[in-house]
Amino acid sequence: MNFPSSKMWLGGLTVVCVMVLLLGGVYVRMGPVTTGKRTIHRSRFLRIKGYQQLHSPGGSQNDKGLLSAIATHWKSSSDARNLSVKEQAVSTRNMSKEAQRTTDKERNQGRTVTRDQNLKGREGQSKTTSSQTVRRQKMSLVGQKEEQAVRKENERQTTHTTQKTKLQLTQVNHRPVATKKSVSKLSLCPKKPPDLVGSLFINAYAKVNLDEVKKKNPGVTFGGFYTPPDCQPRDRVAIVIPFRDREEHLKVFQHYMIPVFRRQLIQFKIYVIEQAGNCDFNRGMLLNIGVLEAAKDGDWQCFCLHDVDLILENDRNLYTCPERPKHLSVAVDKFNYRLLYSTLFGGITILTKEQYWKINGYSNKYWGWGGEDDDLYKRVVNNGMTIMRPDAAVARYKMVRGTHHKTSKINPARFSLLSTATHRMKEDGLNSVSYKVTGRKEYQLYTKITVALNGHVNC
Ligand code: BGN
Repeated sequence: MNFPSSKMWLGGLTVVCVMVLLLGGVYVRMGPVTTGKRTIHRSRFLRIKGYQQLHSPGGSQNDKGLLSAIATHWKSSSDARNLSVKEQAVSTRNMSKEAQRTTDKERNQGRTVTRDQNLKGREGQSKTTSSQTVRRQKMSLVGQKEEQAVRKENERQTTHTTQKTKLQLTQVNHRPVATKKSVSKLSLCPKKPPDLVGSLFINAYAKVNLDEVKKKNPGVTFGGFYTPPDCQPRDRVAIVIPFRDREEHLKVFQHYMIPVFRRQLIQFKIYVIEQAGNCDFNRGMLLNIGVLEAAKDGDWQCFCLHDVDLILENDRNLYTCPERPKHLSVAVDKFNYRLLYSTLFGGITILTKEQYWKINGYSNKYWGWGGEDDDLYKRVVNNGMTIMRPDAAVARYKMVRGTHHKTSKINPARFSLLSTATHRMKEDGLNSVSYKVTGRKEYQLYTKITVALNGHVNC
C-alpha cells in the first residue's frame, strides 16, 4: 500500500485549517448574537441596529451598547412579567418592533428621558434605563394615535365631576393620587395595554416571599398605591378586599395580582378591610366600609370589590372602570369554569363611584356566608341598570383553597333577607353603615384597616 508523502499531509492539513478559519469567520459574522444571557437571531439584531443607525445619525450606539440595551430591556420586561421562555421570545419580537416605532421627535428629546419625579406616590428614581425610555416612547406613541380618544376622555371626566357634585360625594385627603398638573405632562395610557401576556400559570399554593414581591413591583409605594410611571392612567381603581384570617391568601393575592394591575396600566391602591372580633363575617358591610374609607383617601373613579382567594388566570380580563356594574369572576376553577347561575354577582365586581352610590352599596344585614351578592344584584337591577361580564375565556380565576382557616358560617336568614331586599335598599347600605376603625396600618403593598362592625368586637 502507498502511504501519502509528508508533503501531501502538510498540504491537506493546510486546506483543512483554511476551511475551519473561513467557516468560523462566517459564523461570527452571520451567526446568532448573544445579549446578556440570551441569544437572538442575527437578522433581528441587524434590523434593530439598522433602524437605530437610520434614525439616529451620528448618535447611534455601537454593537456593544445596543446589545446591552436589548439585554436590559429583556431583563426588566421578563422580570416584570415573569415570562416563560416562549413568552420571552415574543418579548424579543416586541423589542425590535419598539425600536422601529421610535420617531424623530422622540430622538430629538434624547435617548434618556428623565423620569418625572414630581408625581405624588411614585417611587423616585434618578437613573433611567433604556427599557424605560422605550416603554415611555411606546406609551406616548399609542397615546398620540388615540388623540381623539383623549378628547372624549376629557369630556367624560368633566361629566364625572358634574355628577360628583350632584351626588355630593365627599372627598378628603387625596394624598396618593397624582395631581392634574403633574399628570398632564404624560400622554394618556393606551386603551390596550401593550405588555399584557394573556394566560397565566397560577400555583395557588405558592410560598410567597413578600420582599421578593416588593422588589418585582417597583413603583408600588408603601401602603399599596401605584400609578403607571410612563403614561397618564385612564382608570383610578380602589381594590377593596374584605378580610379576616386569610394571611396566606393575601400573600398569594399580592404575588399574582399586583403585577397584573401594573401591566393593565391602571392607577390603584389595595385596601384590605379586616373585621375585628368573632362575630359572623359580614362581607357586604366590610365592602361598604372599604369603599367609604377609600373614597376619603383618594379620588377613585371606581371600586373593585375583590375576594382575597380569587386569582386571575388571564391578564386580559381588565380591571378598568366599566360602563355598567361589572362581574369579573365569571369562570372559577372551583365551579369547573362555569357561571353558576345567570344572576351571580359575587366574587369580584367592579362599579364606578356613581353606580355604587346610586344603589346605596351593599346591604349591611347579611351576617355569615351567602346572599349579600344576590342582594347587590337586585339593587343594580332595581335601579334601572344591567350588569356586564367579560368573556369567560379571559375571566378565569383559580380559587386558593383553605389550609387551616375557619370557613364562614352559612347565614340561615339569607332567604328571608333576599325576599325583602328591594324594600330595604334605600335605607340599608352605604348611607347607614356603622363602624369604628380600631386599627390602620400601611404595609409594603397594601393598607389594612381593621374595623369593629356596629362598634362591636365580640358577639
Ligand atoms: C349562592 C349564594 C351566593 C354565592 C354563590 C356562589 C345564596 C342566597 C340564596 C339563594 N347565594 O348560592 O351568595 O356567592 O352561591 O358561592 O346563598
